[in-house]
Amino acid sequence: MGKALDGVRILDFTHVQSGPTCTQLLAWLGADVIKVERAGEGDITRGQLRDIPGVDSLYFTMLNHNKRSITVDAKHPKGKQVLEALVKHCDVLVENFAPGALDRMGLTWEHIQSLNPRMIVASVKGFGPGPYEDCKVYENVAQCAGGSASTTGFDDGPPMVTGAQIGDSGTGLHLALGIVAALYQRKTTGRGQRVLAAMQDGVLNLCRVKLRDQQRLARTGVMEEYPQYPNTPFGDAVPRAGNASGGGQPGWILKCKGWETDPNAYIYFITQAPVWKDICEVIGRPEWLTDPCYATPKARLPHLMEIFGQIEEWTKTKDKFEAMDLLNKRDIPCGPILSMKEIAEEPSLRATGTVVEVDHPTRGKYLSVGNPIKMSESPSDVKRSPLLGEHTDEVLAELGYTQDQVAALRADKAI
Ligand code: CAO
Repeated sequence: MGKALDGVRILDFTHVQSGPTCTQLLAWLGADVIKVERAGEGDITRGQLRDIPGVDSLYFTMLNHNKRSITVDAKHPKGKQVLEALVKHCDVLVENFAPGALDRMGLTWEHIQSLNPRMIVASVKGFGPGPYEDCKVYENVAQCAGGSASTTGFDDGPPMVTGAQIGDSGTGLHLALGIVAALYQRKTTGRGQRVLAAMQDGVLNLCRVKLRDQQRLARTGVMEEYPQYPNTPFGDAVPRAGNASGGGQPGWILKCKGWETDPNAYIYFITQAPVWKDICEVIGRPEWLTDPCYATPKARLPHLMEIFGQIEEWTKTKDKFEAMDLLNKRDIPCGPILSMKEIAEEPSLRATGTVVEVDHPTRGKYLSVGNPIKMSESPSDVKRSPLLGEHTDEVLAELGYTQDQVAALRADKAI
């Protein structure tokens, strides 16, 4: 069976996490992704956080599946010629260098357009145009500048970053959507365009509900579903909401049996209004159904922390999976706090290809996250990441270079 992006060629000039996430997604959807790296070192993540000496790190392998790797020195005159041949050969150039780096290589938008007017040039940058546009940015900088850190954590603690890589992987995902849309538009216009996903913007997009709350707070001065209500006064900015749920259905993380020794013996419990009767019955509090302080969602808001405390007395008597089974039977929304170990061992995630075992020539077998987007006519098979320069000869042959020319480029250290 063919793939959704069969025939699309990507000049992958990305490194670290944000850009590689984007091009890996495109590769899983069927695009031919040619990753350009510097000879000798390659993407810096090949050597970062290594668990096996001399072997590509999991950081690299888990972000660069289904790609081909070619080494080119972009600053060598003959390397530049190879890059120009690739620009003519490909549909999309994806990059996430520091601002200005692509121009310094001579690959300005105007030059790329003169070589290939159909080319789409897609970039991740830390910030969009404005005071910080020239800054280099990593994940947590974006989380801080995009509104995530100020709204994450507990009210009595400092701002907090989250483990989900919303700045890097989140922005890569945004960029991939922009590229696919630009490819679609090109069908009618015949022209390429520039696509920019700034990490601050991507994080803010994922924090949309907090900007919603900022405006609610400005208007009403209070947010009744936040844990601060009714005892702690609100300031003029959205406070950190601990584990409160972002939506209209109050939730919190509660201890389960074994919490004293297991840091993940917890469950997320949502007091969804339509199942309030079931909640009262399950935890043995039938009197709440008629007590005016608990009977309606509005009446419950000032007592939420106390209510969760009472529910926790029940959850502490069950392990998180037992609690999950009992609650699910009654359609009470809840979720166990799963450790990475539990996720890695979960058979259903293996069955769907969301967690995959991949074999690598120097690393051996390792686990990775497969494509989270499942398409019935374009299933993804996860292929191992390329070794540095593994496909240099193959790609140069496709560009029309003879073996002698490739040998000469190698002797010149242009590839
Ligand atoms: N041949 C020759 N030179 C190459 C090359 C190649 N194949 N590949 C890269 N280079 C050069 C670049 O041209 C650049 O040189 P100049 O500084 O002389 O222009 C140089 O390598 C370094 O690029 P960089 O500045 O992007 O790399 P860095 O490690 O200093 O910074 C990062 C890394 C991530 C902070 C920066 O790239 C950045 O801000 N990117 C945009 C935001 C982003 O994606 N952040 C997410 C990072 S985690 O996913």
